Amino acid sequence: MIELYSWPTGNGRRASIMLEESGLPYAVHAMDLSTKVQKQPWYLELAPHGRIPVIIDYDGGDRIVLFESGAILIYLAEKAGRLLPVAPAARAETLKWLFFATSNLSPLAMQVHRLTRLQASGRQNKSLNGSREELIILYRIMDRTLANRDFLAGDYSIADIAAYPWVYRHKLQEIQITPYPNLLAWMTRIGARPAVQRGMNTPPRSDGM
Ligand SMILES: N[C@@H](CCC(=O)N[C@@H](CS)C(=O)NCC(=O)O)C(=O)O
Repeated sequence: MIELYSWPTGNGRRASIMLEESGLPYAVHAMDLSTKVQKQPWYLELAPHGRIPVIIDYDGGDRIVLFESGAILIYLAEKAGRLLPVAPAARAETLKWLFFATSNLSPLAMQVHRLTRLQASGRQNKSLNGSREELIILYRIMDRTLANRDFLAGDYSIADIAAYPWVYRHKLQEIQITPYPNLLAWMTRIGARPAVQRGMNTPPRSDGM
């Protein structure tokens, strides 16, 4: 059994979608971030930066603790033998787009969310527009890539699972994605998967964001 500590945010949903896709049995521990439970000493033992998601896998007597959503995706894909190809060329393509999502897309999207919230609370900040423009450039890159393939790395993979929950929240970033038809079609394709729908709502979230 795998224990998942998470909350339905962009990074948390990567882990829950992958668990749903993998079919591996797991139990969820809801970490309501507004309560700061993620900064309590027991949790810092698991994740020293006090952030979700975390998984603990009790595998054959070992207790394997993982933080960092990208590492969790690779670990679960290898354990389940799904969504990370073994053949070198396809694996390289998948890892490239996975790291595009974890190193570029999510840090920037998180920054845009934070600055958008600050601006809404009346605090002006000069870097918001620049950060949003950079994020739009990433959306354009994805849109261009998806003109020739259905999924970021060709076949559906952990790269899509890493990117989807962040693009899903484009309204929070105050970015329209209608100008990016291939990205929109990709969103629809992924959002139609039952495992994605379950993972997006684990733990449950009522506001649809
Ligand atoms: N690089 C980490 C980032 C994790 C992260 O920033 N998680 C956010 C939610 S999306 C969080 O736990 N925020 C709460 C906090 O910083 O106190 C990953 O990919 O797992």
